[in-house]
Parts: sequence; C-alpha cells; structure tokens
Amino acid sequence: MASNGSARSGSGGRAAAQGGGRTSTASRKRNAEPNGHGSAETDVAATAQSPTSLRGRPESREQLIDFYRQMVLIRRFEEKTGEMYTRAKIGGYCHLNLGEEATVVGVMSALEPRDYVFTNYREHGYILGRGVDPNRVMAELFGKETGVSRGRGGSMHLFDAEARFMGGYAIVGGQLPLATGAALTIAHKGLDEVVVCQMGDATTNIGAWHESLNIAQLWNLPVIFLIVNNQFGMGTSVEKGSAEPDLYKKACAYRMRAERVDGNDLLAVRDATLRAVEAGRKDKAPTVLEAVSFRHRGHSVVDPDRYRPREFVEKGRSHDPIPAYGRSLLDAGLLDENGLKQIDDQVNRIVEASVAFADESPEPEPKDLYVFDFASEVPNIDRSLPGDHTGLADIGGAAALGGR
Ligand SMILES: Cc1ncc(C[n+]2csc(CCOP(=O)(O)OP(=O)(O)O)c2C)c(N)n1
Repeated sequence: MASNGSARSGSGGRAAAQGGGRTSTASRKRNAEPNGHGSAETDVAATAQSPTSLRGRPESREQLIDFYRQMVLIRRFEEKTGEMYTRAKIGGYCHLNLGEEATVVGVMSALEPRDYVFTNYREHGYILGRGVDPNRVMAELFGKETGVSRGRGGSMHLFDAEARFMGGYAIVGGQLPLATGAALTIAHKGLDEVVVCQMGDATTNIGAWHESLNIAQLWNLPVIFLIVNNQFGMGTSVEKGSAEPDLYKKACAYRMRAERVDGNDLLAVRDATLRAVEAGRKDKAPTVLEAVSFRHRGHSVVDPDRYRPREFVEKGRSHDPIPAYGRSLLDAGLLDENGLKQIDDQVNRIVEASVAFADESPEPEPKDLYVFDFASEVPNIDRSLPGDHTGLADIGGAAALGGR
C-alpha cells in the first residue's frame, strides 16, 4: 500500500491519472501552478465530440446499445420529472441528472449487483442505472405508497435495499461516513463487494470528506469516492470554493489512488470505474474518481441558473454525451438511425407509463405516519450489512408491497 507522497494512480489509458490524459489548456496551466485559480473553464469534457471508440471493445453489441438506452432513459425520465414538478405533482426539493448521463451509466455499468451505492440528493439516474423499476422511482417522486421509499423519502431520499442502493442523502457529505462504514463492514467480513460513494464537487470541501478518505486509506477500505464535478456547488464555481480545484489531486494528501476522467465519455468513465472496482475488490484499495461533467440546468428545478456564464453553458450543452454516443453507435455500425429512434420511442413509453403508475398509486395512509420513524425496530440491529434486509418486516413484510 505504500506510496511516496503522490497519489497512486490507475493504469492510465484514456483516463487522466494525476494530471495526465485529456485536460484543457486551462487545466494544464493549473497543473503546472497548483494553486492557480483558473476560470470556470476547467475541463468541460473537451472530447465529448470524439468519445472513446466503440471498435474493439470487450462489451457485446447488446451491452453497448443498452448503455445508450440507459442514458436516454435517464434523460427522458429527468425531463419528465422537471415537467411534473412544474405541474406540482412533485413537491419538495428536486435535483436532476440532466447532462450527467454518461457519468451515471459509465459508473453504474461497472458494478456488480452485490456492490453498494451511496449518493447525494442528485440521484434519480443512479437508481435507474441500478435497474430499479422507473414506476417505483416516479411514484416516490410523487410521494406515493408504491414508491421506493414508500413515499416517505421523495426525490432526495430514494432507497432500494434489494438493489443495494443505499440513498439519497440531502446533507452535503452525509453519505461519506456511511459509505465508508459500509466498506469497513465489508472489509471486516472479508467480502469482496465494493462501495461507490457519489458526491458533487463542493462536497470535497466538507470535513467528512477528509475524515472518510483518511480512514478509508488507513484501513484499506473498498470504497470509490466518485466526484461528479459539474463545476458548480449551487452557484459557487469550483475555483471559488476549493483551494485545489483539480479535485482528484486532493486524494494525494491521503496517498490514495486517484483518476480524473471526462464525464461525458461513457466508456472512459466505465473503464476508470472498472479499474477502481478491481483495486477495491482485490487490494481493498480506495479510489478517488473525478468525472468532469456538466449539468444542463440549474442546481435544482427551481434554480433559474443566472450565475453561470452564457458561453460556459453553451459550450457544456454542445458536448452533450447522448448524441455523441449515438453517433459512435452509428459510426461503428451497431445501430442505424431507425434503431436509435426505436430506443427513444421505447423509452418514452416507459417514462409515460411511470407517470401513469405514479398518478394512479395511493397516497401513504395517515395511520402509517409513525411507521419507519425513530421508534421503529431497527432492521440492521443484528449488525448485518446494509441491504441485507428489506426493512419491511415491522409493517407486515414484503407481502405488504406485493412481494417486493
Ligand atoms: C451540510 C450542508 N450544507 C449546505 C447544504 C445546502 N446545499 C445543498 S446542495 C449544496 C451544494 C452542493 O454542491 P455539490 O457538492 O457540488 O453537489 P451537486 O449539487 O453539484 O451535485 C449546498 C451547499 C446542505 N444541504 N448540507
């Protein structure tokens, strides 16, 4: 586990490891001057126009096409979510993954069902990427009993024990100690699962970030700290919020392996995640993985997004990962235009059906107000891993939800 002061990196490839790889001029300048404060120009996925080639990939044609389908599902689901919010079908806070689809699918596709996922509140795409039924996700956003958290969690608190999707945390950085703890349990039990802990760029300035990285490296815990660097924490740019704006370099302080990757390049994200997963499974080595991304809209659905320079937004939008990956499928001869359209139509039907399901689903019963509150029996009392229980036993078990 030794390192000589600089963060250990993955095997390189197309992903940047500690300063190498594809970085913009602005970023290269900052790499040379570690404390330089550049503009918000960072690395907005300079290469999404020419993503990693699909030719010679180890994945099957079906898998490569399915990655596209998953990205389109997240895109349409999130567009619909924004629409439903403005129609007051969804309440509370709501943060979308629009623009971050390649990062989401790239990471999630590299995991096994036995792995665990913790996220912040911008998590709809991750739970869909985990294969959870869009109906149950939309129902949760609508606050309905059929939702993944039985309507109690809403947008920021999606949860599905079976999928080992551990949420959905509204407190910035709240997921980090929990994910690190889950990784400790895995290491303690001698299992080979890994934990992905997703967060935004601003989260790397929170105390829990430093505490979690320190313990993870010190105790060899299989956790991947995934920074989705969409370059703004609400209205604050990375450069204004972080003394080290090349976020993956922060891992260096803990001698942790780290990579930066173009978050618009699905396959580059997937490859970097596969390297991190292998490090976690085999060596119990944690990783910081920074995916430089771009959110198409404001911080949340009610944010008018007046703080980002127009050119920055235009540039970010022009590197949209979905058409770029679609073009790659065409170029590689894996699909034709008609095939792309069929996927779009199929996904639209799924998303429409999820709205109908959510609309028709019942509200939680007032009599169940105190179910799942602090006084309930704690499902993990026997020190099992999170996700070993459905957590439904205290209200009649899985049968109450039709066998789920
Ligand atoms: C401890 C804490 N402080 C402040 C907030 C308010 N807040 C909510 S989101 C957010 C910005 C976080 O940005 P980032 O980590 O980059 O995540 P992103 O929204 O880009 O996914 C802040 C400050 C909070 N929820 N929790």
